[in-house]
Amino acid sequence: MKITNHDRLRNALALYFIMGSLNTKRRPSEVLTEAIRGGVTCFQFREKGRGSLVGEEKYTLAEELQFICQKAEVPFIVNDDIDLALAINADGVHIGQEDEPVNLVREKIGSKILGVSVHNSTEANSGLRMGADYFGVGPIYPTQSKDDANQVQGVKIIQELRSKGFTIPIVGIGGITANNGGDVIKAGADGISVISAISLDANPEAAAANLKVSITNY
Ligand code: 3NM
Repeated sequence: MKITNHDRLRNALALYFIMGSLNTKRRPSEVLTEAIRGGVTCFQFREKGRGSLVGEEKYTLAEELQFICQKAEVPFIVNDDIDLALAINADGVHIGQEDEPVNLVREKIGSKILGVSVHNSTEANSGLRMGADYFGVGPIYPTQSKDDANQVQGVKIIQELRSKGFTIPIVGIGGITANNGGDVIKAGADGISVISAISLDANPEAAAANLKVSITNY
């Protein structure tokens, strides 16, 4: 699914689910299918951490999840692995500050969606200059899903970026649940991105639907 315009991207980022094989004890394909049924609008394949899949197995899982997204017209974004994203023609990539420089990634992926994790206005300025399409900002709340997460920032980091004039689509990340999702949107985010609130829930469909309610009625 090709998204070239920022407003369409903003809508697509509303409920952004992120998962790799380590984030669930179930089959990732089932979890993703149910999550999409519950209202997920964007998906990121994030195969990271000790024991994560590599090589052929990683590629195969990526294609399986991509196929599910394609059927549902949900954008499929790959975390970090630019070669994989290009090989399977993903809709986009998401990179952190430790990854390849944003401008080099932009050159490699052309018009695909480029998401960048930013933690302050300095990183936001350079991300914007170098071609980011949206920012992932966090961790908003404490998270168990990322070992090397930065210090918790609260929703004030989103308010701060908006007050400094950044109009680029922003998703909050880190510890977001149906209880606090509305606060993230109120602070100025266009969407929420979550791992465990969906991937570890016994009912991913209901979990996604509840998150959707939290960002719609707040
Ligand atoms: N990035 P959960 S926090 C992948 O702060 C990721 O940039 C973060 O998982 C950041 O929804 C995080 O389970 C983990 O808290 C989000």
